[in-house]
Amino acid sequence: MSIAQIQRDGLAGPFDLADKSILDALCEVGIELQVLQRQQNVLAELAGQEDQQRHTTLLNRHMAFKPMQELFRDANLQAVVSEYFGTDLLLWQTKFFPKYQGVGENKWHHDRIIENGSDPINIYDTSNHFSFVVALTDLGMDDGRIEYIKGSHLPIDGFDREMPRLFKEMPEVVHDRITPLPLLRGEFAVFHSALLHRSLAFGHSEESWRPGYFGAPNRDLRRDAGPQSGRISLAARLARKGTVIPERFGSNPAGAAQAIAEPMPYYDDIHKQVLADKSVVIPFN
Ligand SMILES: O=C(O)CCC(=O)C(=O)O
Ligand SMILES: [Fe+2]
Repeated sequence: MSIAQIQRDGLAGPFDLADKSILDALCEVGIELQVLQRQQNVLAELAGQEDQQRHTTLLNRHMAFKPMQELFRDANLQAVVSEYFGTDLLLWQTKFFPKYQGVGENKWHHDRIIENGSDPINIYDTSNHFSFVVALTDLGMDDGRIEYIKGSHLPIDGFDREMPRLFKEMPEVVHDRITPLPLLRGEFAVFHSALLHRSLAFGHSEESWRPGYFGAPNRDLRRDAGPQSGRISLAARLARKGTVIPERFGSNPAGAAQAIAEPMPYYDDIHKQVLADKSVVIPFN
């Protein structure tokens, strides 16, 4: 791997974590959050409150769970991020991606969700927004395979990036750049946040793959499968220090830093919850 490679491809990896002993603890956090979220969604549905479905429980929980912070201090992760992106970065968002039977695609998207405060996204600025993704289990070709468009952090002749952040049909002009990113447990990759990527449905068959293939979710299969039986990744987003992170992107949706899971706040004192700081933005290096 080299600086030249990430400048050309937009992504570098796989790399190995220096310390894989925390992977079990990280999986447990992600899976238990997912189990709880499923239960809450089932209960909301049984109560006739479909509009109360939540899909954010797995976002920004790193203030509550120490193994997540330990992961960010991993010697190899720190070395790779510093080498490629510099040493004055904030970590402002994390997200677990559990996938198991019946869980469908994550559409094509980029992770450059914010710019600076409310500034419009400056998609081809490669100086300030970065991502990494860590395989907490094997993320094989059939385990909700991650794919990316090589070089899509830079302008590509004939490819118009005026599109919603998430979309389904990738224009043909870049089909030959679609590149799979299988990772083994304990491996990670780093990339420019503007790089286009997606992940396929869990357990999709290779024969059905085509450039526009995603794999639809299947509610019945999903209901009968447990998150423990699938794969799980943890993605994180970094920005250059000084970037203004809008509160709704850089905070724990469950509430204050210590909140474990919504909608049950684990507090004796309800005022503590209301008053405490919800921000999850921390120095990364
Ligand atoms: O692991 C996945 O399925 C999605 C990963 C992703 O979108 C990301 O790393 O930003
Ligand atoms: Fe992503």
